[in-house]
Amino acid sequence: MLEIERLSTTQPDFGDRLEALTDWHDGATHGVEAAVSDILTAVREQGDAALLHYSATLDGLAVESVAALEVELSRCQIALEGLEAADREALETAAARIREYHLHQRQSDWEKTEADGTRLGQQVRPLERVGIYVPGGKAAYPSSVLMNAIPAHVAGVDEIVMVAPAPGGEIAPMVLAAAAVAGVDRLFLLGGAQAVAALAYGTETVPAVDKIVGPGNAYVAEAKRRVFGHVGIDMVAGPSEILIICDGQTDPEWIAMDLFSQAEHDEDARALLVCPEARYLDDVQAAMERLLPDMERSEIIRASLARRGALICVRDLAEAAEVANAIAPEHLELSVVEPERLASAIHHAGAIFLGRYTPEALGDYCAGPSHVLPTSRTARFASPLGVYDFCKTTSLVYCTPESAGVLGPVASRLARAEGLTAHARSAEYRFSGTDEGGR
Ligand code: HSO
Ligand code: ZN
Repeated sequence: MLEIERLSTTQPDFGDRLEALTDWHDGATHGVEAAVSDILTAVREQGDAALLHYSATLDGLAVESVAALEVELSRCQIALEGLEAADREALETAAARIREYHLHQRQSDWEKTEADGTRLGQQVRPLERVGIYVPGGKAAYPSSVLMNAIPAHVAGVDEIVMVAPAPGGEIAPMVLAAAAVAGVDRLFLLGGAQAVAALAYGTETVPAVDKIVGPGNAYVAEAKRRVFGHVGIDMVAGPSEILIICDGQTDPEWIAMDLFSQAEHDEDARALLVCPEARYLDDVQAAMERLLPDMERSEIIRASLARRGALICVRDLAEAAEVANAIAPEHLELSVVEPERLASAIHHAGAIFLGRYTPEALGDYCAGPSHVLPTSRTARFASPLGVYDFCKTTSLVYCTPESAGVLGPVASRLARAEGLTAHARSAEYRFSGTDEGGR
């Protein structure tokens, strides 16, 4: 028997039950906080020596120097050439599509001239050096290398430094190959909070970066949170989520498998189906029971559905959209007859997959947008990882003598109201030509 919660918006306690299901506390535990704090301090103070210590004790990777943890790019190229032709082609096709999508996100400089002659504008510049954390172990995803590195590359980042844990020195050839395809510049076999610390502070061998992106475990998440401010970070990612709105007309097995596709990530992943037809929810549940025994990761799927899955009955699709907005899911599938209409009612979602032929899995690998998306309701205020995460803008202001005469008195007046006379006089020089600051 498959265990999954059944909810209906007609239940008087629906709101509370939904909240209990979606409340995801991702704050680090005290044990994690203390361990990460020690690691950050050690790497900051002792550099390479601390990295060697943690690699040996935490990753079972004992080497003489941190230089030995750097992977030559030629090894990535060899890994790429060693792939089966179909694997290489899939990787390259995905990369080309991701690159093409992100080209549309590039921002341009702009400039305008005001009526008074002041020229105002904005110039966009890429970050110089970024770090990309690629998790190993249970979640060694070559697709994540592409989804993090390609937007950075398109932004024009000078140097992309990737770190990936390699317990015992093992790293998947497909991950190395993806690094070659995505244009990674340097790669270190480092993981955990120590890798984040090395990227944030720099060591004798690992260069300090300006921003660190990419998902990781609780230690990595906590380390990113702690170094934020010293460097930029993308987000603190939580477990994967999918919410599917279906009108009851899609093959129930398709929907069952779409729910499994996120549930198989880990026990904390969240898979929800919202539909106005109670009978259809029964059909999907029956399909899940049929399909689950054959899934390779059936135990993870079973645990995740029991802990965080739900089949939710709503009155109509408008109410389904309200539920989706309240949950602000990372991924939202609209498996309905008029998906574009329904999409216009959605305000909070990391990515929307429209129509019955758009399973979220296509987005995970090759549709084009990055699969690094806001989780845990952060889609209320956050966006997918994109080219804009690897750029920053600088404001431009250029006054003429005439326009300084227009702006100066305004600035002067406001500066004096704030009691900042140096500001006022600095502005006044430009319109009076003399220091009349005593006025
Ligand atoms: N769905 C994950 C990304 C991923 N899926 C990688 C497969 N590989 C992000 O939520
Ligand atoms: Zn996925």
